[in-house]
Amino acid sequence: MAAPLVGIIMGSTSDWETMRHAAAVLDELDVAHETRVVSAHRTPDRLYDYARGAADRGLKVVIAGAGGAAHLPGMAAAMTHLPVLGVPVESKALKGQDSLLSIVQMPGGIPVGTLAIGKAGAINAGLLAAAILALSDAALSQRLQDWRARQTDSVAIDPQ
Ligand code: RP5
Repeated sequence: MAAPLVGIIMGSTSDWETMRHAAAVLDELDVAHETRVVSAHRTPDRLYDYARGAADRGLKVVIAGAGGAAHLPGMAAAMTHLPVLGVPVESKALKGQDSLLSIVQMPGGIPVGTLAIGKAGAINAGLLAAAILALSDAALSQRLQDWRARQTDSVAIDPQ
């Protein structure tokens, strides 16, 4: 199996239902990736080790999803120079608005590319990670363009 280029991390196993959509897109595009539960609050040492070691292990992009007080993407971004894409997971109490604001309002100097709340954000994080990698991978660029063309072709013109 190819070494993973994208690391998909999430704060809890309960985030998988959302984050699996990022993994699915990367599967469709044949982008090697790994998935891990890494909680900023419950497993801070695991987060430190993951983020500090990510670049040396060959990862190129990190996708981080979390809900509620969603500190995972920002803390990961603080500890790696790799691009970090943040996915706000929909929380029960506040429908993910808490997650979104926790992820998007980063201080200048430590960017997190923040996506939409929930499934759409996870899908788009996968696509953005692929687009970043495609800048230096012509075959992946073609697969991504083909994926988008198939999506366009699949949109019905008749709503009924
Ligand atoms: C966050 O708390 C996780 O990212 C998850 O979205 C949320 C709830 O976690 P669980 O209580 O379901 O494990 O850290």
